[in-house]
Amino acid sequence: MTDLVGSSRDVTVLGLGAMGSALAAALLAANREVTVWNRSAGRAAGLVARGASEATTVADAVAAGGPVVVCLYDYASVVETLSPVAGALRDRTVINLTTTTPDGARALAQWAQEHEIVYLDGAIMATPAMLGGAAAQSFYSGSRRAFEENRALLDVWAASTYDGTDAGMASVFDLAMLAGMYTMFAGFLQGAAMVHAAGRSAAELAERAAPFLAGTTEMLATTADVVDDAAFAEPAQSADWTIVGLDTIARASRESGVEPVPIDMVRALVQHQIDAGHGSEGFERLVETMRTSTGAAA
Ligand code: FVH
Repeated sequence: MTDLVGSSRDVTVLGLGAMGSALAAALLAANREVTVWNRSAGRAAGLVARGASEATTVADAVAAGGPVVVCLYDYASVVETLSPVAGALRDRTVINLTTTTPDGARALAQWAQEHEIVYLDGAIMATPAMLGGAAAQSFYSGSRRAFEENRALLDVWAASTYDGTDAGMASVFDLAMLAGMYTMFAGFLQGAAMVHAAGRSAAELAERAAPFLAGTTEMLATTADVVDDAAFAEPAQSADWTIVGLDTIARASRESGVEPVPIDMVRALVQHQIDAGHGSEGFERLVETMRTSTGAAA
């Protein structure tokens, strides 16, 4: 392995989009020596002013040494960028922070193994502005050695968790968490349209919703226990009870001229559970409906 480890200050960052630039900036702030590369010219100037070296080709960036941090658009852009330099990456460490599916991460790990590249897949659960802050966390899976040897570097960005040698596992948790985030924000946007229709601002809604929603996250752990134990029989909130509330929200939304698409999606799942004869069981049983690709589970 040619990477300098532990005390190394040399890092290469491929991709200077919003996140790649922020990752590189955080490393510079932590006194790392950083080489950067981006497909399009003109994105490195600010980083170079802060001490980064800019490489004009991927090959030059890789040749600069150290672990190669990849933060590109998607799976295809990673393959396109790394494939031509596979030989140069032999015995080197690639830390891929580009969002891919779990199977995409596994395919990249397989490709890396075939080329004798040490591969660590990562998922940064933060926006660029959150990097280095208390709420930033990141997940890694793949090479344990790469995780342990580069731990100090990874911790510059966020609190790091290692999820094992299955390279897809970090992505599993990443995308599972984003599923919750996107549906929450879609619900918030429906609510914003409703308060707008009533002549009030989304800002007012946000001010009230933030502490409320934060409080409801305290129920995630008990919800998870119900799901893990499949303990749906004695619910805190049954499907029969839930659908009445959802109908009220949907009716109010339509009365204000707002199509309640997010709530209708939840309602359809709850109705499915009721139709399957599980109306008296817990709302958490929706997880059973979602387990099948057809959505046809009882
Ligand atoms: N931004 C965020 O909040 C998040 C938070 C959590 C994780 N993500 C993931 O990080 C990856 C990069 O996201 P990003 O925000 O930096 O994305 P962009 O600003 O759009 O920059 C994309 C970079 O990818 C380069 N690129 C695109 N296609 C190719 C290609 N075929 N070959 C080489 N490079 C490519 C692009 O280069 P250019 O357009 O400037 O030439 C940018 O450097 C992403 O997976 C998020 O899901 C971010």
